Amino acid sequence: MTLTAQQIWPEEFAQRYRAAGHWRGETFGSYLRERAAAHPERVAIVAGDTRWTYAELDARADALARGLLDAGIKPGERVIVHLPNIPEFLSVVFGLFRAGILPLYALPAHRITEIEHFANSGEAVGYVAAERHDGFDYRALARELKTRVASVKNVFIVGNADEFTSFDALEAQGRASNTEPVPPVPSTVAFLQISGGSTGLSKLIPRTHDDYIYTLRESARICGLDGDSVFMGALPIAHNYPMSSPGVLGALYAGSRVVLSPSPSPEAAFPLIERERVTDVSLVPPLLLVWMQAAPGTKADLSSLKVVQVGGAKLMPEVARRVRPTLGVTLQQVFGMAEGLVNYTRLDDPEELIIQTQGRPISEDDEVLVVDDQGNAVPEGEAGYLLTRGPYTIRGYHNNPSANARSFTEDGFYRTGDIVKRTPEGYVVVQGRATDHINRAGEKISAEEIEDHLLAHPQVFDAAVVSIPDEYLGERSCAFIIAQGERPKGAVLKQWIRSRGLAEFKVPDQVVFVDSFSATAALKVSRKELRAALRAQLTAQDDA
Ligand code: J2J
Repeated sequence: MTLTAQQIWPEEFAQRYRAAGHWRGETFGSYLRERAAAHPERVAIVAGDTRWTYAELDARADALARGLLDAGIKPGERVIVHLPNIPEFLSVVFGLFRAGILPLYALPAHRITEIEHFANSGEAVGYVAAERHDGFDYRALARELKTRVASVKNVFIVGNADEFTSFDALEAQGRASNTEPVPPVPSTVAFLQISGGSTGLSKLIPRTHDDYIYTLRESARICGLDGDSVFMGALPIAHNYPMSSPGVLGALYAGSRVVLSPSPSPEAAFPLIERERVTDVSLVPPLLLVWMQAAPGTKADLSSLKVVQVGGAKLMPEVARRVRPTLGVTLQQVFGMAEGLVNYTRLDDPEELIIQTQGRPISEDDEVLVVDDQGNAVPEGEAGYLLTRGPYTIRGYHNNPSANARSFTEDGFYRTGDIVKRTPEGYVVVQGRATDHINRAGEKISAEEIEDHLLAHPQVFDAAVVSIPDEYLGERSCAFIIAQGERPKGAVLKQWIRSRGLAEFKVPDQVVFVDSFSATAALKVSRKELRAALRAQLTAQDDA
């Protein structure tokens, strides 16, 4: 028996969110059906030469829902979706939603160690991947996964499936089937998203149809999406931000067209913007810089672009200020988290608010507290820890009582780990964070997770992984190492991390050997203080 994934708000809150019209009893399956009925011939998804109308996406989702159920997967069970930006990403997740089976999203960069962890913690019964992407063969990963995690029985591969079930066969089977999926209940969990993993391994985030669709509806409205909009999925759409803020799912909710770019690089994205007359795109700050560098010299016509969203990591005001002059678009800052709360600057906000702040919450029912170490509210304008609860912020992670005890207050507020200030207008300015993760170009890396892998190397006596400010990435990762015996080469330790089956973005950017941590009184202070001291030491050296 697999453990049911749940997300439960206290009844008084649930009633309030329903009464306010936030939770409307919609499901992913039902909104796609409604859009397909309203405008069947409108193009929903474009990728390469593929163009699917809303009717086609809807029919494919139906077929996949039947096929997945016929394969023996039961409603409530979990299937890992490990796909790049291809149309099948959307047909399969809508198929899963419709069958009441829960997608568990993994990023294309994740490797066996992360996938094994997701499969175990989510008790996944299936795995969907593309044959290859970016030179990596996901069938090899699938083989390894099946030997490591017994619950994973079904593997579906887009492309050449080898010994596994091909995606086409799954869909064809579903088209011929009479199985009738039972529509899921809107208040139940629709999927599992993954946390940035600020301490240790990623946690699983159960989100319901009701709560997530509320964010899609409001995000699409706040971002100005409608039937004429063309939204580009440039970042990996498995990530919560390009998925939902407003992301590809918000765009489909609004009846917009979604254009999938295989990579966020200007080389891949710019010609597609011209060809499809893309109006909206979401980026992380380092990509924005690359786009702003490439835009003036490009032959591609980017004049269709109206809004460029930037989020996932802090955008510096100096950079923000150059967006409109360079790209001729409205900048929208987005500060969100897979656990819930999302803040946006509004499209018609005064320019200075757009440049200087990370926006304000989606909902009037988002409760935001900025508190000190004792949990007392700080005076307005002062920095403090951001706590939040509301109609789309989770009350708990999946099956993880110890993380829940740490991450939520007794009143159900989520401790975001971010340090923020609030402006008199109620806008948030991100100052930093309380937890030790590295935000590398929007990808979150847990220091602890990488330290554990480094410590497993025979020539490592101790390791501390810290974030270092980086002009291009925002932050890069630096591993401070005390060697055991002979010092290994930095490159050897980087290769070691790769060989442990981890995503490439977790490989330390820099390795620094030190004789001891004693200068920073390592024995007396916490890991957190140690990391801070090492960071200060290196930054001081760099400045000198
Ligand atoms: C500073 N830090 C930011 C910003 C996120 C929309 C947008 C982003 C995410 C996301 C998301 C930031 N300035 N503008 O899920 O729906 C950091 C904070 C935050 C953490 C969450 C969405 N935008 N951050 O990035 O779950 O530290 O979600 O707590 O990956 O990213 O990371 P994640």
